[in-house]
This record gives sequence, C-alpha cells and structure tokens, in this order.
Amino acid sequence: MIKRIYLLGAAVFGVAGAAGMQGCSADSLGENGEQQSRDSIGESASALSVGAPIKGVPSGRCLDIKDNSSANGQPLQIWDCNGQANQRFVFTSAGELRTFDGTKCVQPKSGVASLQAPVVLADCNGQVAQQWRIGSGQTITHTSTAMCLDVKGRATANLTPVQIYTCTGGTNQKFNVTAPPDTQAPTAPGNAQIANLTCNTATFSWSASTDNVGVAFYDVYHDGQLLQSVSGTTLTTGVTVLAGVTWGFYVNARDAAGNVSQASSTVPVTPPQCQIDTTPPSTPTNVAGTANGTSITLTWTASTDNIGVKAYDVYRDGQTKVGTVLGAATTPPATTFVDSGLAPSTNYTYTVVARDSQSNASPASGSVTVKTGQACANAICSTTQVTTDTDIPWGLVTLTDGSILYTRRDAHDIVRFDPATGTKSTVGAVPNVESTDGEGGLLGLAIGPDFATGRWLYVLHTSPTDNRILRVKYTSGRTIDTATIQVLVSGMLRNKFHNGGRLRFGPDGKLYATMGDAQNGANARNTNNLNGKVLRMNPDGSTPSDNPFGNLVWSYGHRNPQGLAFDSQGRLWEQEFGNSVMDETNLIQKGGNYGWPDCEGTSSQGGTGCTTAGYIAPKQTYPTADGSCSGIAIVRDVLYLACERGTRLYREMISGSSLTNVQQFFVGTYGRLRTVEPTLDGNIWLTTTNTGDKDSIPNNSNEKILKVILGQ
Ligand SMILES: [Ca+2]
Ligand SMILES: [Ca+2]
Ligand SMILES: [Ca+2]
Ligand SMILES: [Ca+2]
Repeated sequence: MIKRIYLLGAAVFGVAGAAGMQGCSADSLGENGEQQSRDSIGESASALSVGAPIKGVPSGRCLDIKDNSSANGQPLQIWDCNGQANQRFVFTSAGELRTFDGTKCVQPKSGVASLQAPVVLADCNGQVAQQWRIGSGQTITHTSTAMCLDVKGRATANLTPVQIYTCTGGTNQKFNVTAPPDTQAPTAPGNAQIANLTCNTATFSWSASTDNVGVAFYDVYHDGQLLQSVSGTTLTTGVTVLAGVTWGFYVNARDAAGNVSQASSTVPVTPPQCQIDTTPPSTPTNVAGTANGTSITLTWTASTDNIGVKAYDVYRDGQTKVGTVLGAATTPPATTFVDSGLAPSTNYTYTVVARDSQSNASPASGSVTVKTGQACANAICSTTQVTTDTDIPWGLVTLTDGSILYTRRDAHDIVRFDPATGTKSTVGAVPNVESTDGEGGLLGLAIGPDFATGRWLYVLHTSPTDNRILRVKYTSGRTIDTATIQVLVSGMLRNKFHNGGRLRFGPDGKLYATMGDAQNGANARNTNNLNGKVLRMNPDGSTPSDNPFGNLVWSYGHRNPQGLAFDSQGRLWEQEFGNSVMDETNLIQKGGNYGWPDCEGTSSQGGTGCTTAGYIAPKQTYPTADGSCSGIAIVRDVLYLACERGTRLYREMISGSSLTNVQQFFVGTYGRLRTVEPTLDGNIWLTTTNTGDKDSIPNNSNEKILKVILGQ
C-alpha cells in the first residue's frame, strides 16, 4: 500500500500538467493518506498525462506496451514514438516503472528463467520484481536481478520485444531517460561511536544510512565544524583530536543530489593528555597597570612552564576573576589585559595567575593598584548585570516601555524583564519548537514598526521537521496569544547546526531573517531554496515584489548567517559563522552572492574560490578562535559584535562602506557572548551563553544579561 502513497511524490519527468502532483508527499497526507492518495490517482489518470517516453538509443523507437492494451501480461516492445499512454513511463520513489498514466507496472514475466525473461505489464503490487532504477551508461536496471532492460537480439525494428538480460554495455541496453530528481534525504546515520582514543587521534565510526537512491558521502563534524567528507561506502575514519579538549562528534549522510540527513547522535570525547603534567607555571612578575579614563590596561612578564602556559587569569580586588587571556594551540597567551567599564576615580587592585593546559596554577602574582580617571573617556564606560537566566537567552527585543523580551532557546518560551523594577515574568511557551542538540531551538525575535498597533512578535524557530518563522500577538496582559499564531515561512531545512536564526526589521518595513545552510553548502548557492540565505519578506510573510529572485531570497552564498543590523544609511550588515578558518562581517547587497561554499571569509575552499567573479568579499574577518560572533547591533553607526568562542565584544566603526578602528572588549571576562541589542537609551544589552549549550536540555544554563553603558 505504501507504493500508492509514493506515487504522489513520484518524480514525473518531462510532462506538462504533472506539476500538480508534486509537493504532496507521504508526510503531508497524515493518517488518511492512503485513501486520499488512491482518490488522487483515480483523478489524475483521467486529468493528467503522467510519464514521458523512453527511447531506445540505436532504434530511436519508444518503449511501448503492445497493442496499447493495459491487460496484464501484455509484452513490452519498441515501436514508433506516438506519445500515447502505453508509451509514457514514470519512475516512482518506490522504484517502480509505471505506465498507463501511473496505473500499471512492468516486471519480468514470472515463471520464466531470469535471463532473457520478457518484460510484461502487471498490476502494481510492491514486490521487488517490479523495482527498477536508472543505472549507469543510460541503462535501466532491474533491481533484484541486477540485469539490464534489453531490446532483444540488438534489433531495432518495430515489434522487437524487450527483455531483461545480463548488462553488456551494448547500445540495445541504452535508453534516453532522465533520472527523476531525488528530493529525499538519507536517514540519519546510527550507532556513532569513538574508539582507539589517544591524546591526539581517534577512530570515529557509524552505521550506514539508507536512501532511496544511495548515500554518496558521509560528512564528519565536531560541534558544527566539518572535519572531513568520506565516501558513502565508508563507515569509519580516523580523526585528529586535541588533548584535554572536549568535542562532540557526529556525522550526516548526503546523497548525490545533495540531500543531507539529520545528524547522528553526538559522541562527546575528551582525549587524555599526551603527557601528565603536575608542575605549575612560574608566578607572573612585574604586573603593572595604567588607567585611561575608566579602563585599566595591565601588563606583566610571561610565566614559564615545563610544557607550556595555556592561560592567565586576571583577578580584581582579590576575589573576582575579571578575565582570562587564552593562548592558541601553538602560541602562548598574551601578557596584557584591558579591564573596561569601571567606575571613575576608583582604586582597583589586580593579581595575575598563570595556568597550564592541565589546570596546574601558579601562585598569584604580586598585586598592583591603579586608580581610574575622573570620567569615562572610553568607548565602553561601565557594565551592570541586570539579570540572570537558567536557559540560553537568544533573541532579544526592547519594547517602547523599556522592558525587554527574550527567547530562551532550549526552554522554548519568551520571558519579559523590566530593568526598571527588576520584575521578570513568563510571556509564554511557543508551541512546536524542538531543539537539535546543537544550534536549533527557539531563536530570533523581532518587533516591527507597527508593534504599537499590531502587537505582533516575530519568531524564528526550529520545529521537529523544519525551520520556521511565525508571528504571534503580544497581549495587553503581557502574554502571547498562541491562537493568533501565523506561520509566515515553513519548510526551511533544519539540522543539528547551521539553522541561522536572527530576525530584524529594516527601515523599509520589511522583515529580514538569516537562515543557515542546514549543513549542506550546496543549499547556499541555490537561489531556489531558502537555506544559506539572508531572507526578506513582507510582515505577513509574502514575497516583496522587488526581491531579486521572485522568492524570499535577498542574498545568498551564506554558510550560517547570524546577526543582522541596519546603519544610519539603511544599509544591512550581516554576521556569519565560517567553518574552521574565519568568520566574517558582510555588507549585504540585494541579490549578492557571498561565496559559500567555495569561499570561507577570504579563504578559498573549492571551485574557483574567493576570486570567483561576482563573489562579494566580507568587510571584516576574524579567526574562528577569536570570533564565532552571533548577535550584532549598531548604535550611532558603531557596530558591536557578541562573540561566542571569542568570548569578547568587538567594536567597529562604520566609515563609508568599511569597518575601522576594530577594538575588543571583555575578552574572557564574561565567557561566551551571544546576543547584543540596542537599549532605548543608546546603550547595549549583552547576553552570555556559557553552559547548557549544544544540547536540547532546558534550564541547564546559568547566563547573564548585562547592560553596557557606551561612551559618547
Ligand atoms: Ca535521496
Ligand atoms: Ca606544567
Ligand atoms: Ca562569504
Ligand atoms: Ca540547554
């Protein structure tokens, strides 16, 4: 019975009038799918011409059911092409080769020895004998016998019977037939596991995915970063790991048409140290500090270690760790730190501790006391923690009364916080949200210029099946009314990582959104789908008439685009996660191609790379270790970027169409930062994302929301 459902989703090639059958998949049919599909087939048989001719290569004649008779047992032959129903064929997703407008199947005649069995008409029965596939070299292969469809005796005359025969490569086994497009993703790989773990290597393995056509590749990731792609027959591979560093390994299956499965389960790995180290670094010396307004710059002399210093922790007034200066894999950490956002005319005392990679810590250095200047002469003047949350704050908007609303990624609800009173309340849960043990969940939040009257909140989230944008009314009682939900965009591919997620209204009254490539770079370059894109839509989700491709796509070639912000000229800036080399900030142009997957930042990755004509280069790039910035905000034409892995806030001046005077703040002070948004009074909100990330578990985080006072 399943095959009847599949016929609706069957790829029908080269046939006018068949479009109405497409897009109706088994998934959408629900419990009554079987009955609905039968009804639809009945209708389509009379209303539509299903299928297309299949021509033998040497004869130019068409496959044909003899005498145009739909009686079971009628033989398949070749005959002059005439376009009638007995010459129209369609491959279904179930592998059948159907004719007579999709109502009958062909199979080798039963009871005849497999070799040279004539092929005849039969009622479709879902048996393997009726399964065919398009083979290599223009052949049509009978799946269960692996034999080829063969015009008997290499003859080319009308009435020559067609049989199955050992594949010979002969032209009498070649047919002009186009493979139907494959739109079905493989199943997720199973049984992911790590073995042979050493301090720097491991073996990652998994069990095979299945696919309607076949798995072409497996893409191996850790934490959203592609490590390698291996062939679709490979189920194990050696991977490089870092001693003491926890990574989460997983794998996606990909077919030749570019459909990507959902991810396997994640295998967390913390490799052992290569060499046990119990000797702490030497004590940092010569700690000194100078004040510049309300910022203090500290310097010290580097510590030494038997293996290597990994980090310096900076302590203020004895107890408070105000920041960590981290080294990279092969370079020691810097010996300077800026503590910004301090009170004016105040004494601060600092010490510094050195750590190695196995958590051996030096004694604290001698202290230094520095007095800040009288007034804030800095870009960042002070920072106040306004509230905390047990989940990950993701999207955040400031309402006109000064309160903020923010989404909680894994808790799947929206919270209101009023900084004036410290009051916090639940606005409500958004239904149909699913986290992805990665980056998916309840993500972006926006309000439009009509918020005062329309009361719409715009939300981007991952559902169990896709990524979606919806809007929902915010009531006068400060809750969401889920009865008002309107799904504006659905069907965007989701995956464990690369779900994009930011929303921002432009000065043109349109809603802009970022959508990741769903871990499939091919999506990014395809302007016919919505993944790997910056999207633009009317507030009701419809396509603006001046969009460049007739759909919601505004720009493309994006990997995992994140923050969006408009400058005083109404220009759109966008932040984007790269893979393993660099992240980027882009100035978005209508219809622009931003290069992924051939170009990562300014680093060529494939094809003709970053020099490809038409690719738009980023305005700024960041090594991924210093970046992984998600949220961005523009205040007085200064761009602020909240960075996760980089654990810092970048401040960059928009000058012409360039980003200049790049400064970094809070490096290591608050850990990973995710969201930055303007406040009503010309400053910024800043949120952390330190724990409970990359999982689907609600309320296992301990995050801060900070208010940062900017200098004038
Ligand atoms: Ca497939
Ligand atoms: Ca050591
Ligand atoms: Ca790019
Ligand atoms: Ca969580």
